[in-house]
Amino acid sequence: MFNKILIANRGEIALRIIRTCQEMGIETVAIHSTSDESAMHVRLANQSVCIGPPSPIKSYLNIPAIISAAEITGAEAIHPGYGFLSENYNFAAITKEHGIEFIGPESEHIRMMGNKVEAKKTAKDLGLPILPGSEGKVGGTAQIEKIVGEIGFPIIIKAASGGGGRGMKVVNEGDDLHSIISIAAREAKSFFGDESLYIEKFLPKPRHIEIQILSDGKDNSLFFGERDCSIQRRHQKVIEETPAMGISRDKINELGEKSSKAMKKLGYKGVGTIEYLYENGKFYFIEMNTRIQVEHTITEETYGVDLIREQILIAMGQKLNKKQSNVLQSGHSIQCRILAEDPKTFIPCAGLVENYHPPGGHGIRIDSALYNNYFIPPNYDSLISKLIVSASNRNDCLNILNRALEEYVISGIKTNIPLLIDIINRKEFINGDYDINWLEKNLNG
Ligand code: MV4
Repeated sequence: MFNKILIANRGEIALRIIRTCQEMGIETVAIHSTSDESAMHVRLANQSVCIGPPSPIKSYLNIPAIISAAEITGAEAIHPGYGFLSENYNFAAITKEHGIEFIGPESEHIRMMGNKVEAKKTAKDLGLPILPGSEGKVGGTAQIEKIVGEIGFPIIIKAASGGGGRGMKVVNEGDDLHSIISIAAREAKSFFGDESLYIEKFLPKPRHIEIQILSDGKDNSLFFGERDCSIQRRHQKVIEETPAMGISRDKINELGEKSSKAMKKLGYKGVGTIEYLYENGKFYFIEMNTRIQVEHTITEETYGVDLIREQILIAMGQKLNKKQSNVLQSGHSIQCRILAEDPKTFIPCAGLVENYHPPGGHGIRIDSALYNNYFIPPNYDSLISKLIVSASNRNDCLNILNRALEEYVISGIKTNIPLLIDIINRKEFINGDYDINWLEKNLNG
């Protein structure tokens, strides 16, 4: 049983974690940079520690300062949230070496999934569907030509230490394969400090479907359906929804069963998300995220589960007693990410929020750290609010979503709310006729 948890994060996710801790009777410690002195997470926590200047490297990524803050305040566990140190296997290991529990998976599982080649090998060994391509990283010209001969163009070149889409290159029939390979290796070296690459068959129009996993690291593993995260721009998700349109429940249950069994076999502990591409009725593993995700909310709303609470209970050593047959989804949920940015140019715009009035009413959840007269510092992510709408069906959900977006008042700064209203009223979105390329192709028109 933890009496006190330190939250190594800021913004809405820090609030999200503090709120669950309060409900569980657990005290909370906020950490903050000098530009976050008046941030909502600092106000809501029982205690707070300033851990450095605005630059994330010197504050929210500053491992010695964060460990010291936990030791000084007597926190027994650290919740990393998402982003920042949440998938840093070193941080997970150092936390434990200091006798502090890390609320997340074992360091070794974080490390394994962080290496995309190793993650894919592991997924394959665990029986998850993967895309044809190189087995592991590619070496010389002859090997690359052999693989391309087997799988055919188009192919995609990915960095083994990449992820999140950086450093990927598509190669079509007739392109200069070898010069693209050498450019990709150079870029991988400079972005990630590792020039290793791997190759796979390129899917031109996939959807991004991910499975939510919850495992106790001992003998039980569950899945909580899927999320369709295909509405994205430059690898930043904009709208997420569950259930995914037009995919049969049988197919989702089969993929979910496979995914949760794989995690049980691995001895995985905590929440995790297995990302798949979906095209022509088939799923292919691409990556696994070993943290709570921004879009965990829509799973919570449709399954009636508090995933942060589950994370904390599992970190305390509790077993999952639930059976998969008792994990039931009802209704539909959609999340819109509200960003402090110009809806036309996408340029982030920090500044003073003069007037803040979120929508309310039936079916609405707002996860945000905003308040009247809050100054958004320019040093961090532009996500300022998550609007989550739930209803018994998708149609009602979209109806409420339209009303809520129109009602939302965030004055003094620019936000992407006009863009979100535009998207949810396009016929392709309404019909569920979209893939990962749709938003970028349809932005200015
Ligand atoms: C792909 C792909 C098409 N074919 N792999 C992007 C980030 C990383 N998670 C994997 N990514 C992709 N891998 C093959 N074989 C297209 C993408 C991709 C993508 C995937 C999910 C969500 C958004 C995306 C945007 C562009 C490209």
